[in-house]
Amino acid sequence: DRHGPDAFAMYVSASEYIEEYYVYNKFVKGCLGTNNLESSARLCWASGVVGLVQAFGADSPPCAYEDFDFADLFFVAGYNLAASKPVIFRRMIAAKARTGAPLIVVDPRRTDTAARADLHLAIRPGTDVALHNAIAHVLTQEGLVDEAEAQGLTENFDALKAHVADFTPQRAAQITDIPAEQIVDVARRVGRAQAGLFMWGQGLNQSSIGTRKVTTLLNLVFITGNLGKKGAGPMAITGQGSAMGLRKVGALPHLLPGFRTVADAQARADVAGVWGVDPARISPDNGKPINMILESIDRGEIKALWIIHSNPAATFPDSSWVRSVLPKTELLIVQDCYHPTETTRFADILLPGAQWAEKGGTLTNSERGLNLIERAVPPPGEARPDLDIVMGVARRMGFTAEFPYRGTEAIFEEYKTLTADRPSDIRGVTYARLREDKGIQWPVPTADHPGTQRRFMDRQLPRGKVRLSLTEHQEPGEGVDAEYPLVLITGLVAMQYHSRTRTGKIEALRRAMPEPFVELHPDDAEAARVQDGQWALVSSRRGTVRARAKVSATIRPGAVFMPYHFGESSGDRAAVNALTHRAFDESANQPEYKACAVKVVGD
Ligand SMILES: Nc1nc2c(c(=O)[nH]1)N[C@H]1C(S)=C(S)[C@@H](COP(=O)(O)OP(=O)(O)OC[C@H]3O[C@@H](n4cnc5c(=O)[nH]c(N)nc54)[C@H](O)[C@@H]3O)O[C@H]1N2
Ligand SMILES: Nc1nc2c(c(=O)[nH]1)N[C@H]1C(S)=C(S)[C@@H](COP(=O)(O)OP(=O)(O)OC[C@H]3O[C@@H](n4cnc5c(=O)[nH]c(N)nc54)[C@H](O)[C@@H]3O)O[C@H]1N2
Ligand SMILES: [Mo]
Repeated sequence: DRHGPDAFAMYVSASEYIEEYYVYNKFVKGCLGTNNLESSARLCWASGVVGLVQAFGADSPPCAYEDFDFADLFFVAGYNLAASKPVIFRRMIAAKARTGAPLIVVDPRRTDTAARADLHLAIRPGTDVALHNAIAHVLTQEGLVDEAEAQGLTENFDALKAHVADFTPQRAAQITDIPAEQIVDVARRVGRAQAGLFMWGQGLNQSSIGTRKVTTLLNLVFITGNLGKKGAGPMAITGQGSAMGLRKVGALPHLLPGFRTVADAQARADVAGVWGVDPARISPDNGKPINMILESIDRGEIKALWIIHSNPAATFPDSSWVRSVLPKTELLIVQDCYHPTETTRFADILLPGAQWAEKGGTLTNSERGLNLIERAVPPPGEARPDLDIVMGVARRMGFTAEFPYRGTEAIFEEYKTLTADRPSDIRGVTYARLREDKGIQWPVPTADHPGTQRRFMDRQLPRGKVRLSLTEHQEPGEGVDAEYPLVLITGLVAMQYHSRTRTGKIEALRRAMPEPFVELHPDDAEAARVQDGQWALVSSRRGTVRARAKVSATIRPGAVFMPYHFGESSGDRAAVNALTHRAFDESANQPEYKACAVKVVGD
C-alpha cells in the first residue's frame, strides 16, 4: 500500500510443480499487480532459452529422448552429462555402443563425459563462438551443406556464409587454442552426419555472451538440416526439473500462462478473464530479472522480497555483495525446508515449505513429457506445501474468490483452459490420464489425442524460417592479468546438488565430497607452489576462499575448476561465490559463472 506493487518481488526456483507456479503467478501478477516474479531459471538456462527463441521464434523444444537411438553423431558443448545427467548419459553411451555414433565433447576440462568422447576439444574457456563460426566456415566452404535445404530452412543463409567467409580454422585456433586440423575434422563429421543430436550445458549458457554461444551452435544445427527427422536436432535438456513447466505457466517476469507475454493486451485480457481479476490489474511492463531485483533493493526501490525454494546468498555470484543487499529489504520472507541456510539467516519471516515428496503436482520434462507426482509422506511439523502457504496469505489479504481450490487437481484444471490453442495445449490431459499415460508429451489438445513425440517434423516453424546468428567472439567480462593470472571455472560434481542444503546432510555423499577443492594443472600448481592434497587460498578481486588442491592434467593450464556447492555455512572462507563476479549475459541476464580472474597460493 505504501510503495506500490513494484516495490515487491518474489523469487522462486525452476524445480517446482506446475500448480505451484500457477498460484504464484496469479497471486503476484493478477492480485498484487506487479510482474516481479522471477526464478532461479535465470541462473540456469536463460541464455539457452533466449537462444532458442531468437533462432526459432519460440521456445519449443523439438526432440524426444528416443532420438538418442537414431542419432549418428552426438555433439556435446560445455555439458558434463556424466555428472549432471547420469541417467541420460548412460542412455547416450548405450545408444552409441549399439550404433557407433561418434561423440564430440567441447570442454576445457577432461571431464568424465569428455573421457568417453571420440574427440575432445579442450577449448580455451569462453571462446565457443569462435569455434562455432569456424565450423560454419568449413561447412560452407567445403560444400558440406545442402545449400538448397539450408536456404529453405533459414532466412539468412547467404548472410551467414558471408559472415564466416574469413573465419578460417587457423584464425579460430588462435582464439580457442584448438588445433585447426581438429576444427576441420569436427566440421567434416558434423557435415557428414545424417542425424546429429546437439546438446549443450552451462559451459555455453553461463557466460556474458551465453546467448551468442547458443545461437552460433544452433547455426550449425540448422544449416546442416538437423531438424524434422528422427535422431536430429537441438536437444535442450535443462538443469532443474521444472524449467520447462515454469516457462509454460509463464512464471517469469515477461510471461503469462501458455507462452503469452505481459506486453500483449489481448493476452492480459484473456488471462484476467480466467483468473477472475480486473485486466487493469496485470501490469503491461516486464518485471525484473534477479540481478536487477537485487540492484533495486540495493538502491532502496524494492522494499519487500519473498524467496521460495532458492538460496541466493549461496548461489548468486559475488555473494558478499548479495549478503550486503538482503538486509536492506524492509521485509524479507524466506520459505525453505531447512534452517539455517545462507539465505534463511537474513529472513524477517521464515516459513517452512514441504519438499517434493511431501506434496503433489505435475512436472514437465525436457521432451515436453508430463508426469504426476503424488504425495508419498506427510510434511513434518508445521511444514506445508508452498502453494498452501501462498494461498493462505493471499486469502488473508482478501483474495478469497481468486483461490477457491481444494487440492492441486483443481489448479491444474484451471491452468489447462489457458493452454487452449497454444503450443503447449494440454486440454486432453487429466490427473487420471497421467496415472496411465506417464510422460505424455504436449501438445495433447484432446482426450483421444496420443500426445506429440516430436515437433516440427514438417519443418513448419513458428516464424516460418530459422534466423541464423551473425555474431562474433568477445572475451569474458573479467580478463586475467599479472595479479590474477588464472581463469576460474565453477561447476558441479556428481556427489553434490546445488548449495548442499539436502545432499550435504546425506552422510555417504558428505563423506565422498566433504570440502571444497580447486583443480589445477601441474604447471600452474608448480608456479603457485601448491602440492596435491594441500590447502590452497583462491582469491579474486572480491574475496578469498580456502580449498583443497587437486593437481591434475585433466584441466587446461591457465584455468582452475572449483565446485559451486559450498557456501559460507560449509565453513569459514568456503563460499565459492564470494569469488565470482557480477557479469551477465547481454541478452538473457544469466550470470557468467565460468570465467573470473583468480590467483592461487598455498595456505
Ligand atoms: N550432481 C548434480 N547434478 C546436477 C546438478 C547438481 O548440482 N549436482 N545441478 C543440475 C542443474 S540445475 C544444472 S543447470 C545442470 C548443469 O549441468 P552442466 O552444464 O553439465 O554443469 P557445469 O559443471 O555447470 O558445466 C558444464 C561444463 O562446462 C564446462 N565449461 C566451462 N567453461 C566453458 C566454456 O567456455 N566452453 C565450454 N565449451 N565449456 C565450458 C565446464 O568445464 C563443465 O564441465 O546439472 C543438473 N544436475
Ligand atoms: N558459482 C556458481 N554458482 C552457481 C552455478 C554455477 O555453475 N557456478 N550454477 C547455478 C545454477 S545452474 C543453479 S540452477 C543455481 C541453483 O541455485 P538455488 O536454487 O539457489 O540452489 P539450491 O541449493 O537448490 O536452493 C534451493 C533451496 O530451496 C530449498 N528447498 C528444496 N526444496 C524445497 C521445496 O519444495 N520448498 C521450499 N520452500 N524450499 C525447498 C533448499 O533447502 C534450498 O535452500 O545455482 C547457480 N549458482
Ligand atoms: Mo541450473
